[in-house]
Amino acid sequence: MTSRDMQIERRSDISPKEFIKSYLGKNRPVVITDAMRDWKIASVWSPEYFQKTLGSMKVTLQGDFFSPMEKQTLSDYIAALPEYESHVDENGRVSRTLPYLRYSVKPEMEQDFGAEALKVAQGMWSRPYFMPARGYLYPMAGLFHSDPTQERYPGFGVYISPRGAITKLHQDGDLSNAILCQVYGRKRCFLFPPECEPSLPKDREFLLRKVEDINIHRRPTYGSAEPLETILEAGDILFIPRSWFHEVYTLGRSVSLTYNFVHMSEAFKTFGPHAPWPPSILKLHLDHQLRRMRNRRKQAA
Ligand SMILES: O=C(O)CCC(=O)C(=O)O
Repeated sequence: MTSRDMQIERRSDISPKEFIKSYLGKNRPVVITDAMRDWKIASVWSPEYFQKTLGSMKVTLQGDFFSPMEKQTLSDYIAALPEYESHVDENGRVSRTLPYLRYSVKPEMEQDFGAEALKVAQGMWSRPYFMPARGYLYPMAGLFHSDPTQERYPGFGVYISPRGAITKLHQDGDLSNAILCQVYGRKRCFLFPPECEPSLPKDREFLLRKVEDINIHRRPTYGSAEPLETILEAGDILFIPRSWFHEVYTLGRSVSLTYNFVHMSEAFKTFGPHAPWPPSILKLHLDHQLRRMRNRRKQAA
């Protein structure tokens, strides 16, 4: 493979029809470079913006995966970013696990940064124009119509990370696709197709990889598996198709917005172990409704 073949395709001005036909339907990743052009958050969001608007919130920070590591106020976390970044040398080597703000893994137990950020962002972003307006099987709100700016999509999160922070290799759950919107800063993303699974570390072995082995300027090596890669610049949106493994390195202090979904066009077309079969969609749907109920109860209390 040439280095060009290893790059994820970059596109602009692409209709929902083409997105469904060429990427969602084919389970192929793509970067869309012009989908944030009308989003106000693209010119407003930065770590300092959140320090000003939500600084007093207590947030749970994670490490290079999704388990909780420590709690701080958001303001203290943002103030500490330069110190965390001092643990990355000029060659890209990272000498310790850096705290990463992702979505809360226990939103029912604590104030959830993603939910608060979503409220603050009302009217400042919209469904990316290349995404279909209807036909979502998950999350399903109203009659197949979902609006990610109103609905707490599964996996919805506003992520803040210092240069050198990483998200280790993983596959998103429930056979769902992910949208990763790079609002501020830069990230390097490596995507391994589902067929690579036999060459990748089994179960959670990859979580044991030592941080000393991480260099944000190097491609991760997992046996013979070859990833596609891309550098996400501010304004880019990456489509991560279902069952693709991904590992993400923060190259420059970053704020991203991300959420997951399943669309009708892929659900009944694909068969085999990586197809979002109706039972898994039903489970997703029930989980989602339960979460909505809990959130409503929490808000009413
Ligand atoms: O941005 C990151 O660090 C990880 C993103 C990710 O894993 C996702 O959006 O599913």
